[in-house]
Amino acid sequence: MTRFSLCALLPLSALVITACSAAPSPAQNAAAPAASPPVSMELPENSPLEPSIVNVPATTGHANLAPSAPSFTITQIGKFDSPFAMAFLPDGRLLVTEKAGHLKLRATNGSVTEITGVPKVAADGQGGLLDVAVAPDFATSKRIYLSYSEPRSQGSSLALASATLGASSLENLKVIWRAGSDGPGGQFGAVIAFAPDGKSLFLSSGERQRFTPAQDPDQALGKILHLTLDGQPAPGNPMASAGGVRAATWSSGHRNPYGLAFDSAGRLWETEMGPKGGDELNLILPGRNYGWPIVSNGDNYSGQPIPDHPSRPDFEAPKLWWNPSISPGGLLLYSGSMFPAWKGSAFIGALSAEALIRVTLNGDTATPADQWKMDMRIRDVVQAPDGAIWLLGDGDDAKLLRLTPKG
Ligand SMILES: [Ca+2]
Ligand SMILES: [Ca+2]
Repeated sequence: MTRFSLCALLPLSALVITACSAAPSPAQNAAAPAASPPVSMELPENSPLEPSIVNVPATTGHANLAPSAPSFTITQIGKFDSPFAMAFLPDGRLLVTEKAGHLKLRATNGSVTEITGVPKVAADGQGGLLDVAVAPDFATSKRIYLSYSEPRSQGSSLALASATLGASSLENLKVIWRAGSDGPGGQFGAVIAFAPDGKSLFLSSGERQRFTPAQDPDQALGKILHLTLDGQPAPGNPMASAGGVRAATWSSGHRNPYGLAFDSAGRLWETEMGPKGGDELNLILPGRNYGWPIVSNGDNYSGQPIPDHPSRPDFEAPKLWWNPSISPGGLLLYSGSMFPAWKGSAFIGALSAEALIRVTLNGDTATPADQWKMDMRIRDVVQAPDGAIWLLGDGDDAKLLRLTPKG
C-alpha cells in the first residue's frame, strides 16, 4: 500500500495531524494541504457531453476585428526569457516574472537585476513563476505578491505568496493560499487584482485543462477567488458561511482566466482563454457561474461541439467573445493621461492573434474598438506611472515594448 492510498483511508481529522501532510519546506506557512489520494496524470480530451442541452447559437458579442496597423510609436526597451507578467513599483521600477522561476527588477535606466529568494516553482508547460503584484500600500509595507505553480508530491498546485521586497532579495516570504487539487495540467490563470479599496485581493484560478472542477464548488479550480491580503476567505463573499473553498469563491465556471482588472467604477472585468473559438471578456459578478465546461461559444479542440452560451441562460454569458481564438493574456483598464482618448478603455494582450486589442467600456457594455497587429505574442499589458502602455512578449527573447503617442 502506498503512502497516499493509506492517507486516503484516514478520516479528515487524522489527515490534518499526521505525517500525511507534505514535508514542510521553509516557505510553507499556509496550512499545507494533506497529500491527496493518487490522482490520474492523464488529462481528459473533451468537455463532458450533456446531451439534454439543446444548442442555441450565440448571435451577439462576436468581437473579432480586421487587424490594423498600430497608431502609436513602439519602442523596444528590454528583453526577457519566457516572461509571464510585470508590475510597476510606485517609483517607476518594473518587476517582471520569468516562468522558469526568476523575478527580475528593471531600473528606470533599463538595467535589470535578479531578485533572490523566490519560492521553488514547478516550471513546465504553462506553469512556473506566474503573476507579480505590488501591494496598494507598498510605499510603507514593501509588500509584493507572487502566484506560481508549486511542486507537489503529485503534480503541482497554484499557490499565492507574499513577501517584502529588499534591495535584491525577497524577505518574510509566506505562502498565504494554495488551490489544492494537486495534479497535472497546464493553465493556472493565476492573475492577482487588488480590490479598489486595497483591502482585499482577487485571484483567478484556471481549471488546468481538467474541465469538470470548474463546476465543483469544493475545488478551487476554474474560479475567481476573493481573499484577504493574508490569503483568507474575504468576509462578505457569496458563500462566506460555507467554509472551505466555497467561502473563498467569488465566481465559478471559468476555464483559463489570464486577465483580471477593475474599472474606475469598481466593476471587475476578466479575460478568459476558452476552447477553440471561445475566448471571452466577462464582467465578473459575485456568486455567478460563467458556464465552463457546460457551455462555451467555442468548441472542443477535437471538434466535438459544446453548446453555446444562450443554450443555458442561467449561466453568465460573455460580454464579448472571439472566434477565431485570439488567446487573451493580460488585461489593462487604462486610466492614464498620455492617451486621453483611451481613458476607460480595456486593453487585451493577445497571444495567438499577435495583437493588442482595445475595447471601449460603457457601464456594463463592451464594444470592440481596435485590433492592432503587433507581430508578436503578447503576454501582459500594463500602464506605466507616466501613462505610457507597456507590452511584454512571450517565449524566448520576449520583447518589452513601450507605446507612446505618435508624433
Ligand atoms: Ca463562459
Ligand atoms: Ca459552442
